[in-house]
Amino acid sequence: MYYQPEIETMPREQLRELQLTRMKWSVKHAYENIDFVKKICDEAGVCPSDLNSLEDITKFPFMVKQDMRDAYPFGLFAVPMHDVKRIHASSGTTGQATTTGHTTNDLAYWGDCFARGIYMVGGSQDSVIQVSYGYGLFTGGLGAHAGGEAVGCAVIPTSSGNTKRQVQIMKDFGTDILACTPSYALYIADTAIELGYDPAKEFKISGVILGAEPASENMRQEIRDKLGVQYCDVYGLSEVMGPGVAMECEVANGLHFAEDHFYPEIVDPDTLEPVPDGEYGELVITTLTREACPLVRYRTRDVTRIISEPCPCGRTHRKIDRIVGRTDDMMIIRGVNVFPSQIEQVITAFPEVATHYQIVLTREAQLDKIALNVETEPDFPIDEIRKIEDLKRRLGAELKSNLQVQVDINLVEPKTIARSEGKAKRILDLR
Ligand code: DLL
Repeated sequence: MYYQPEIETMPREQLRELQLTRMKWSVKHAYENIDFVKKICDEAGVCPSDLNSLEDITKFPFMVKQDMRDAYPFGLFAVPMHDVKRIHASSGTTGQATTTGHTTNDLAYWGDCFARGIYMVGGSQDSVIQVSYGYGLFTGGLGAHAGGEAVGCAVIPTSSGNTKRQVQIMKDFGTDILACTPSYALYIADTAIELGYDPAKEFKISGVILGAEPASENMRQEIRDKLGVQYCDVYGLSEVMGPGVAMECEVANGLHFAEDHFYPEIVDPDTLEPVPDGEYGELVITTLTREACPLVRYRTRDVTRIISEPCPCGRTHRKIDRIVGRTDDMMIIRGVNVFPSQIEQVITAFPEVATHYQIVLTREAQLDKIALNVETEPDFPIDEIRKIEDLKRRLGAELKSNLQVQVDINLVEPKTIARSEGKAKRILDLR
């Protein structure tokens, strides 16, 4: 079942025509209404009339997060303020915050994009959706909320936090679909189990829509097993819209990109040249319908690849693979590139340790060192030196053989690493 069958299964030729029409509009709209976009296009010697095919977008200059910071707060808005109906902002933890405006149409399309994912996990207007993403300037809560309302679900706006209450509500209200970050979903599932429930058997929940951070396949499987659910990975970013830019269908092999609203490219992050479909690189997005804050070739920093083979689900929008990580989260340890999600994939294959870990980066004598704090499972005998040494050795050897880096392992007692109610903080960089 599709939420918008005529759009989600549109023949590709027709979809490309729609994209081109919208891309021409969007680039012109940005060029004519945002001084910065006009300036960088003029400097690059391109103008909207140079756009005669979708591929012509590669002639245009890129936009990056710093451009948004420099234009803070409203320098990249393309409509007058009376047309802006909502403003979201990034937390600004890594620099000046960035702001994104939304018109009435932008908000309606956003709801539609997220709603597609609700159908992908088998939801309908009969579903009860619990939104445990944070509500506020972060786009998770209100984005998922809009999706639920677009479908006509009963939306429970729990927001994040108060985890025991989340479990109680999930049980008492008969939640069908849970929307939150993967790390929070695991925390909720573990809390339910600690409270004596078996959510996979006793709760009504059948689907989760999880995103805003990477999750390894093992972690996804743990969530599926503990909650007894179908898993939909949802991708998005506040600068471009929020959650719903791409969503994972029941085939569970990639996320359908909302190609009627966004045009994806994958480029080599060093040369910025396009890479062929199927190869990993940095995702670049051009918005096609956004009115308040259109973006031309926005560099997301997220690493993924395009999966262009037709999907058995019947949706024609191309897929992106699960996000491996951000180029700025990639650790270079003695010349080897490592993403936190690769470490997670290895440690979650060990039943003796829990999916709660933190990566600590230090520098000693000009050399980068990587250490891993990871919790043991409650039934692991953490006071038996021989067993600890054996587990550390096996874990270390597996990490070395998978990632080609030496990781110092520190096994810690259960529940000593802070749990996350939103995006988990996996890296502690002490360099
Ligand atoms: O995280 C929007 C969102 C909310 C997406 C809820 C999904 C669910 P930002 O706070 O601007 O917006 O962070 C965007 O989060 O560039 C990625 O690095 C990361 N991210 C988002 N979704 C995924 C995902 C929201 N499914 C940044 N897998 C993005 C991996 C993700 N990383």
